[in-house]
Amino acid sequence: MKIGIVCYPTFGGSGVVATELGKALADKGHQVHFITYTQPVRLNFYNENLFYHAVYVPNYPLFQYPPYELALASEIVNVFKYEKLDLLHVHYAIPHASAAYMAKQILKTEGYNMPVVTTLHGTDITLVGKDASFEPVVTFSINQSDGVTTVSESLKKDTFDQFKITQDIEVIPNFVDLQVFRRQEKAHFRTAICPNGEKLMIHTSNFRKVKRVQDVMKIFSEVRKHTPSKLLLIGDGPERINMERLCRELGVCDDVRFLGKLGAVEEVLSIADVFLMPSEKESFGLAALEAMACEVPVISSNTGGIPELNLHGVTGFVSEVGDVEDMVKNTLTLLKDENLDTFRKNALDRANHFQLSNILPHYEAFYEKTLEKMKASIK
Ligand code: GMT
Repeated sequence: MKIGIVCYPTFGGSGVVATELGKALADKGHQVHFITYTQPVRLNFYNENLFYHAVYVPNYPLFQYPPYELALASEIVNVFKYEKLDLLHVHYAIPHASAAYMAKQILKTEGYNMPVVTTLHGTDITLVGKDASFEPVVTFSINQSDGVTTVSESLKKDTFDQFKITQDIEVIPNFVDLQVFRRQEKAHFRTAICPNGEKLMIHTSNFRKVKRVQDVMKIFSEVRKHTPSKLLLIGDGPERINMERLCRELGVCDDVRFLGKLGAVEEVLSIADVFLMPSEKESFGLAALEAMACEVPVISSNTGGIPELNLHGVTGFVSEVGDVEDMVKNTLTLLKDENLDTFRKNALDRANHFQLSNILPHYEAFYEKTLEKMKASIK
């Protein structure tokens, strides 16, 4: 099949899922064309089945807000026509689903029928999408897609609850490549970070408010009072400055390292004891799945789709959003020597369930189903 993929190419869950999906489809022999404003971060090698088409937005003094969506729609039209795509798959509704709709209408005037699959990832529904500035367009473009998927049951429910959706939604959960995300032997690295046998906590995110990164620091600070510990923070974003301030206020900076945006996250995950995800909202929690694949159990909130991944008392623990005290208690339970190995093993078992080879066929089947549905509607 020839598949076009539209996504956010920078760091962030939806772009990672879209890129990994495209790479896996290419490995299975499909031809995949990425259409984005810059090369996706994880698309940094050559594969004969992978193509990248840059969306160029010309600047003009009148454009206080350069019209990216129009340039994207034009590029979709060109790529669909000239590369003879079978289907377009857009990740994250805003503005990708509406750009796809516009491209579809343009193509229709030229006699083409472009099938569009939209995957909703999270904040496009639970945060930005439901804002009154976007809601009518988001509702319309989801309803106009030929197939719609969400990454969890929870996000499917949120979509139906918050928008007037007139069509089916299929849940296809996120996935992890266990060839890449696996616990590696990094004893020297662990010793460098934890020279006196301290426990190691880790958090990765884009440091936005929705991630409640301050809770990460508070949990760490309390746990450290009971058991010598270190904290590694991967990623960057608007809340980093507040994290640094809190770290100083709590007097824990000597045991905290901000690592910034790292490429090979799996190497750092390989030395961790516990992954912290106290998010306000989280449709799935891909970062937690990647940690679990590296045998790191998870302390998280119970928001959104997280409980579909992190099984309470099995792969880690879930608490109410903001209940730092409970998260501290759970972290201390998990870190006990007699418990940690069992949680590690359970985390890996659960990650196996979401391995790439299990989930990829669901996307391929969904593409086929969407094409069949369209053919049937034309007859
Ligand atoms: O919140 C992020 O980390 C970024 C965001 C995105 O769309 O790039 O992530 C969302 O999509 C991920 C991939 O499907 C999910 O794993 C995240 O849970 C989801 N984030 C939220 O719902 C807040």
